[in-house]
Amino acid sequence: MPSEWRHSVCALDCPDACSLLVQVDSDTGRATRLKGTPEHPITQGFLCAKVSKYLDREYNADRLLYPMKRTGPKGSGQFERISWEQAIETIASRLKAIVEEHGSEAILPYSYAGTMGLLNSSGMDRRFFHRLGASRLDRTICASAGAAALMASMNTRLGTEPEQFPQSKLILAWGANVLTTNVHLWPFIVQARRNGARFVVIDPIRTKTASLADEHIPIHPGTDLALALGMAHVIFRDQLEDSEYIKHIEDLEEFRKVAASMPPSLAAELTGVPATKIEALARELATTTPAVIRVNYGVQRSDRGGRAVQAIVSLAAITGQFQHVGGGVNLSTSAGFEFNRQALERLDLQPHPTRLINMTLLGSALTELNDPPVKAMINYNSNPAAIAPDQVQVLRGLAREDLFTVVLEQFMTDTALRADIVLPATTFLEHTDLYLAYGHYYVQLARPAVAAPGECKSNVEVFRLLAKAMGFQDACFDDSNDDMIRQTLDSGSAFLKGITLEKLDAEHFVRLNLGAAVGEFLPFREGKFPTPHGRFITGGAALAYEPPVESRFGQAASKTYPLELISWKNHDSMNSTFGNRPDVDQDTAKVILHPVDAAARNIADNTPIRLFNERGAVEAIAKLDEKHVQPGVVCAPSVRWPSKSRNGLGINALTSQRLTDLGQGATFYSCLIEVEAC
Ligand SMILES: Nc1nc2c(c(=O)[nH]1)N[C@H]1C(S)=C(S)[C@@H](COP(=O)(O)OP(=O)(O)OC[C@H]3O[C@@H](n4cnc5c(=O)[nH]c(N)nc54)[C@H](O)[C@@H]3O)O[C@H]1N2
Ligand SMILES: Nc1nc2c(c(=O)[nH]1)N[C@H]1C(S)=C(S)[C@@H](COP(=O)(O)OP(=O)(O)OC[C@H]3O[C@@H](n4cnc5c(=O)[nH]c(N)nc54)[C@H](O)[C@@H]3O)O[C@H]1N2
Ligand code: SF4
Ligand SMILES: [Mo]
Repeated sequence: MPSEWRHSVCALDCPDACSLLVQVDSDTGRATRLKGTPEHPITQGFLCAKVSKYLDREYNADRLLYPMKRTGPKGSGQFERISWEQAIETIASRLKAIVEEHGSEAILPYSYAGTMGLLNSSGMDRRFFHRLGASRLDRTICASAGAAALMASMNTRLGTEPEQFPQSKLILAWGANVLTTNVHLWPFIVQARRNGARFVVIDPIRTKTASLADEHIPIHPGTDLALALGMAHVIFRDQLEDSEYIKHIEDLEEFRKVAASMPPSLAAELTGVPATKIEALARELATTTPAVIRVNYGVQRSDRGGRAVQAIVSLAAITGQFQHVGGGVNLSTSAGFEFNRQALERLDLQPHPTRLINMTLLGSALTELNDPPVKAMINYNSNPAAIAPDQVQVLRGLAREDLFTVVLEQFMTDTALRADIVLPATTFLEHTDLYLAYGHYYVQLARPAVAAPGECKSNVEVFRLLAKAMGFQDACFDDSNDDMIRQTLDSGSAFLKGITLEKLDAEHFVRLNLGAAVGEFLPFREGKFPTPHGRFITGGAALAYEPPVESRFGQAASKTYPLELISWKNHDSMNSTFGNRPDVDQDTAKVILHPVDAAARNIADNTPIRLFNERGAVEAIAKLDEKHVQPGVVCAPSVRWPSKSRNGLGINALTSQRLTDLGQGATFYSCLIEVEAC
C-alpha cells in the first residue's frame, strides 16, 4: 500500500522533545507507524517505549469524539452528546453570568503541559483568559522550585548541551532518572563512559539508571541541600575550589560560611551518605574537569528543594566547571528559547490586574477561596483529579454542584468525569504547533500528520470560538496558527535570528543561534551571568539546612507515620497520560517496600496493602525489594487514574499542599505515611 512519512514532534512533557516520523497510509490517511527522526541530533532515530506505542492511544476506542454535557449528578459519568454550537453557547452564557455575579476572577483556567506546544498551551488560551480578566494560574506543579533556584543564582535557565556530555569525565545524575525520564541523554552518557567518564547517581531509589551507573549513592529523601553543603565544606576546607573562577561569585564568603557549618560528619547523619563517601565525591568533583551535573526535578519536590538545587549549581560554580566543554550543570535549557511571549500571550489584554492562584493549592482554591470563590474552572492539558496533591480535597472541590467545570480532553479522565461540559481535543499528531525543548536547543514545528477524528478540535480553535462567543472583538482572536507562530518567533533575540516559519516548515527542527558551534556553547565561561553584577549568586545564608517537614528528622516526624513516600515517574507512562491503558494500570498498582519495613508490619510480597496518613488512604499491591529502596522509604510509581485504583483514590490522596522554599512548588516527594496489610 502506498504511504508517506510525515514529520511531527512529540508534545509530551519531556525534556527530549523528540522529532517524529509518522508513516501515513496514502489511501486511508491513517498513521501506521511512528519512529524517531534519524537526522535529529538528539532524537537520533529512536523513541521511548511509551511513545513508540502512541498510535494505540491515537486510535483508541476510548478517545472522546464529540462535545458532551452532564446529565446526572457530578462525577456520575452520565453525559449526552451535544453540538459544538450548543457547547460553546452554554459555556459563554455561563461565563457571562458568573462574571456578572461574581466578577471575572471567579473564573480559573487550569492547565499544565499535557502538550508542550506553545500555541495550544500558552497561546490562544492565555489571550482568552487575559482578555476575560480571569484569575491567572501560577503553574507550580512541576518545576517552579528548580526554575526559581536557577533564576536566583544565574538569572537564566541555560544548561549544558547534551552534545557536550561525551566530553565529560564525571557525570553526576542528581535526582535524575535518565533512562526513564530523559532517555535521549543516555546515548551521550554511554559515549562519555566509553571515553572513560565515571557516571554516579544520587537518588534515594535504586532506579534502573542507578543500577547501571558506576556508583549509586542512596540518600535520604529531601536532604540534598545537606549533601551539597557537606561537599562544599570539603572543597573549601581542602582548598580545592577554582581560585580563578570563584571571582565570578557574588556571595562567596557567605557560601563558605554556610558550608563551614556542615562538616561531612553532620551531613552524613542527615543524609545517610557515609562521610567518607561525601569526602570522596567532593574531591572527585573538584579535581575532575570537565564534570557535569545532570540535576533533575526529583531533587526539588521537597521543602528545601529550591535551595538544594541552588547549592548543587553552586558546587559547579566553585569548582569552575562552567569553563569547560562537557562541564557545568543541566537542569533546563528552556531560557535559550527567547520567544516573544508578550505577542503570544497578550497579557496587555487584561481589563484589570488579576489575582494569581497557585495550581498546587487547587484543593484549597476550590474549597476555601473567597472573594470571589472559584465558580468556573476551565481545564485543558492537565488532569488535576489525578496529579494535584491532597486529592481528597481536590475531588471534594470538583464535586461542588455550584462549580461550573469545562474540560478539554482526549480521554474520559477523572477530571473530565467531573465536568459539566466535556470538549473533545486533538492530539499533537492532529494539530499545528511550535515547540521549544527543556533538554536541548532545537526549535521545532509540527503540522498535522493525520486528520482529527470525530469532532475533535485543538485548544487554539476552542479558545478562538469562545472568544467570539464572548463578544471579544480584538484582532488577535482572528490570528491564524501561522500568524501566531510568526509573532512568537519575532522577538528580536539573537538566539532566534533567521529562524522563520518558512525555515521551520522546510527543515522541521532548527538549532538556536547560540553563537557557538554544536557542543561548544559555554555561556558562563567567563562568568558574565545575566545577574545585576554579572556574578553567580549562591544564596549564602539562605542555604542553611533544615530537614523537610515530612521526613525522618523533620517537624512532622512521628511514630504514627514513619515512612517516607516517593511517588516518582512511571517508566511506561507520562504522569497520568496513558492512564487509560490497562497494562500501565497493573504496573502502577505496585508499591515497593523494603522487606524490613514489610516484616515489621506482617506484609508479604504481592499482597494488598493500604497506605495512609491524615490526608487520605490508598490501596495497592506490595512489592518487597531490598535493592530498590532503603528501609524507611516507600516507592510508588506515581500518578495513575484514581478511578482505576483499588479504592478510587490515587497516590496524591497522600501528598500535601505544602510548598517549596523557592518558587512555591509542590512537595510531592516529602510525604510521611504508614502502611498496613489489608
Ligand atoms: N517515563 C516518564 N518520563 C517522564 C515523565 C513520566 O511521568 N514518565 N514525566 C515527565 C515530567 S513531567 C518531568 S517533570 C520529568 C521529571 O524527570 P525526573 O526529575 O528525572 O523524574 P522524577 O521521577 O521526578 O525524579 C527523578 C529521580 O529523583 C529521585 N528523587 C526523589 N526524591 C529525591 C531526593 O530528595 N533527592 C534526590 N537526590 N533524588 C530524589 C527519584 O527517586 C527519581 O528517581 O520527567 C518527564 N519524563
Ligand atoms: N504524586 C505525584 N504527583 C505528581 C507528580 C509526581 O511525580 N508524583 N508529578 C507532577 C509533575 S512533575 C507534573 S508535570 C504534573 C503533570 O500533570 P499534568 O500536566 O496534568 O499531566 P498529565 O497527567 O500527563 O495530564 C495531561 C492531560 O492533558 C491531556 N492533553 C494532552 N494533549 C492535549 C491537548 O492538546 N489538548 C487538551 N485539551 N488536552 C491534552 C492528556 O490527555 C492528559 O490527560 O503532575 C504532577 N503530579
Ligand atoms: S516522551 Fe520524551 S522520549 Fe518519549 S518520544 Fe516524547 S519526547 Fe521523546
Ligand atoms: Mo513535570
